[in-house]
Amino acid sequence: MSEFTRAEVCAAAIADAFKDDGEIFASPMGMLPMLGVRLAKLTSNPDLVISDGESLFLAGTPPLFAKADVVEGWIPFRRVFDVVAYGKRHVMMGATQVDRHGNQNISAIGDFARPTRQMLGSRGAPGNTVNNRTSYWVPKHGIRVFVEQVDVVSGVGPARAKAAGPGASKYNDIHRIVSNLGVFDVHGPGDTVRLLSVHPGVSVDEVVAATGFALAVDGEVPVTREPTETELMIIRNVLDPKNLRDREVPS
Ligand code: F8G
Repeated sequence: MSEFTRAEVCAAAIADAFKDDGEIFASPMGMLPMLGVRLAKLTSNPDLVISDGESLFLAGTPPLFAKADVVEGWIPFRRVFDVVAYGKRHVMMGATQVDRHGNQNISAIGDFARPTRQMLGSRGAPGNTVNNRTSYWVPKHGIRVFVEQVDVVSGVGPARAKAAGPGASKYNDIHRIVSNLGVFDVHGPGDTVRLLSVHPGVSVDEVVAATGFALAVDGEVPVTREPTETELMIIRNVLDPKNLRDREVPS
């Protein structure tokens, strides 16, 4: 048995996506992103501003799904839109599909006029991607998620933002895609998805085979760093003592 789990590697990789942000509103959507952001706040970036995901800015860093311990402010949805427009926000969303150019879909699968699956709609994705730093979390990396072209564009990738003009491209900043297999950015040739690292125990071939487009790979691909002892202590004893993370990313 290894000394750390895949879920813990993912949490540390998500934390790293937020480590250089300074004082910014971190908006993690979903459980592993919330774990990674709180881990970053307790380690690499204490200046992160976090919320309970509903309406409260938190002064402390409580465990996943615990009640707010110390409340610092009021951030209902209508005020989130002010922060989205102002731009001091880094959001990590989910992605039903991500394509070669870093466009994301959380809206529908199939022809938009008659989708085979209706998902939750594009929600905040268009506004987020033209105003805020945006990352994505994909818990099950596979060819059904990483597709040549998304069926509906919810989150706008850099090539599409540039084609739409400066109103869309000026603040477009797709920072990281973290999956259960590796870490990616969108700085491959022609603003395409590029492999930055493979998680411990995962090969580059495995990632390429699980990706439904020609993934940009530059030379030797490093291994995603292992979580530190301090991080493991925080994840296991402070933030996620019930080990919810393993349900999302089984080892
Ligand atoms: C598929 C695929 C696939 C799934 N290809 N089929 C099938 C083919 C699957 C199932 C069926 C369902 C700022 C801001 C906002 C706010 C602010 C403003 C946001 C106020 C808040 C409100 C608002 C957006 C935040 C997210 C979305 C996160 C996800 C996933 C999921 C999927 C994990 C929940 N590739 N995939 N299928 N939101 N979502 O076989 O078929 O489809 O599949 O930022 O909102 O308005 O603005 O779970 O789907 O980040 O990560 O969607 O939806 O339950 O059950 O897997 O089984 O039914 O036959 P899911 P799933 P079947 S920011």
